[in-house]
Amino acid sequence: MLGRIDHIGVATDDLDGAVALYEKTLGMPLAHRETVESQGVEAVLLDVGEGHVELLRPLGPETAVGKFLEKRGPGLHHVAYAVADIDATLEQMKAAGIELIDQEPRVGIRDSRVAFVHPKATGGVLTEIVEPASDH
Ligand code: CMX
Repeated sequence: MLGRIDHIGVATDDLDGAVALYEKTLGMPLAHRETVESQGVEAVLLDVGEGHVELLRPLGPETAVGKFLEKRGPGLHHVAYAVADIDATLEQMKAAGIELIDQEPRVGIRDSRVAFVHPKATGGVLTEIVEPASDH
């Protein structure tokens, strides 16, 4: 049902400090930076192996990531798996009775199509499926 791990999402309230750690200290090339208004985040993608680390700074305390930071503090926010056909994977998940947050895909970073699975269905881990844009 799922392909490789596309990225892990890491929530932070200090995006520049996190970029310094992952890019300068850990040596991951910075690939992309984008504000995804619809999801309330500024996000930075860094390359590692075949996947990415996605650093997430909330655009405000009332956003989902803002509330996550207040409740749990900085750290691992979600794991995202690449899929070739997100519509087909969502149908497979529905048929398997997996509880979804998103019944339909929405636009993610770099024009990807993404959907979130309810963490209750995946052992408390917020799980995203992502169909990357054809040029990524
Ligand atoms: N880890 C574990 N549990 C989490 C969680 C996390 N990171 N985020 C939310 N939850 C839990 C909530 O506590 C809640 O639990 P209960 O139902 O038991 O109360 C449940 O999941 C639903 O969360 P919610 O915030 O109430 O539900 P919403 O439908 O409003 O939003 C979600 C869900 C996942 C979309 C939102 O919380 C979120 O994280 N949005 C940001 C998404 C993001 O990271 N986007 C980055 C760009 C996308 C890309 O990668 O391209």
